[in-house]
Amino acid sequence: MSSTEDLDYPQVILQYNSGFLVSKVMFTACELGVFDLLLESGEPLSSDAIAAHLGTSTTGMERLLDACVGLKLLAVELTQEGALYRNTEISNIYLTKSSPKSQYHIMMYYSNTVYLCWHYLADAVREGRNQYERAFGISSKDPFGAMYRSEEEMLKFMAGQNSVWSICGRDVLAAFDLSPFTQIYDLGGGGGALARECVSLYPNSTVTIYDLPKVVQVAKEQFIPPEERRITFHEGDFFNDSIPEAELYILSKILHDWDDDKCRQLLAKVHKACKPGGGVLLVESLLNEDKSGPLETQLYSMNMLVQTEGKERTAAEYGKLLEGAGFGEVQIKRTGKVYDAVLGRK
Ligand code: ASE
Repeated sequence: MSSTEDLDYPQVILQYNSGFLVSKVMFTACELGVFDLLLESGEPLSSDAIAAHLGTSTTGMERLLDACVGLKLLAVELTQEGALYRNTEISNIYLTKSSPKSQYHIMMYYSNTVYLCWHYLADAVREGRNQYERAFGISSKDPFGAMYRSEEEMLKFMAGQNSVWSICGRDVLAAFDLSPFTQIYDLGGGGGALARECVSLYPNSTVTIYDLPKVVQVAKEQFIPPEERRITFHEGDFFNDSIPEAELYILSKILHDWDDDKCRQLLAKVHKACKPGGGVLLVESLLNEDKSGPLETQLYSMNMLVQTEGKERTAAEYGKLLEGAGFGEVQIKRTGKVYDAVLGRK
């Protein structure tokens, strides 16, 4: 037998070939509300009942449900009345809209925005830049101008980013003891889910969400309840406006949006604003030093190519950027989840 047969190559290739079909099945079941209906119903339902409730065809729904069973997102039981479907535990927790750990919003962002950019992945690789012009007919000069091209798009992005922190937020904030820092700025803090985790984990901290005026408006109106007194807001553009003094700056998934030049500019500005003895916490998905993985991070880096001006980096690359800006005592903590933490001190 040849070594290629031993290694089961055809199965791996076929699995990769249909990887995007898997994503779309999950996104579509989420979008149509299959998991929400099965949670609310409290009892297993037939495909006819699900199709009727959700206003879809029965042929389409039956096939979607069976594919979800194959993915273990649903379970099926054959009864005298026919097949009855119910959620698995994982879909109850992550795929229903109302769950505190819901990933519904990030999925809708991937399904409706990221997916369209990835259609032009080959062009992105040829040209080495994002694909807003091809995907949406808008200029790619200002990536966040493009990403926030409408209030609806901005909301979807903010809600999507927030949902990730319900899973990883605590790990990245607990990676280091941040209790000595009480006055914290979350630069590009968006919908504020990480800021909320921070004030809950560190009872003496106050967090200021620094973001573009239109982002801050939406965060105040839709994401942060007014009784959350320990979270405040600062409207500004961190490249063009001043950054106020603080003890700790969190840059969570910010540097990965920008090229090295922009990262250096931003970190130099943060270093200047930072109180002596203060620090900066980078929250990013770290590549292995030889860039051999993790796969999820390699894929995020491709996504940064199609959507932004940035890339994912190794711990050493972030360390160099921090040291170049004047920060020292750089420490790295891998969380074992998708986002890791890097701390630098002034
Ligand atoms: C950015 C983050 C993202 C800019 C564009 C983006 C994501 C998708 N498009 O800073 C999210 C990355 N993925 C997850 C699961 O967080």
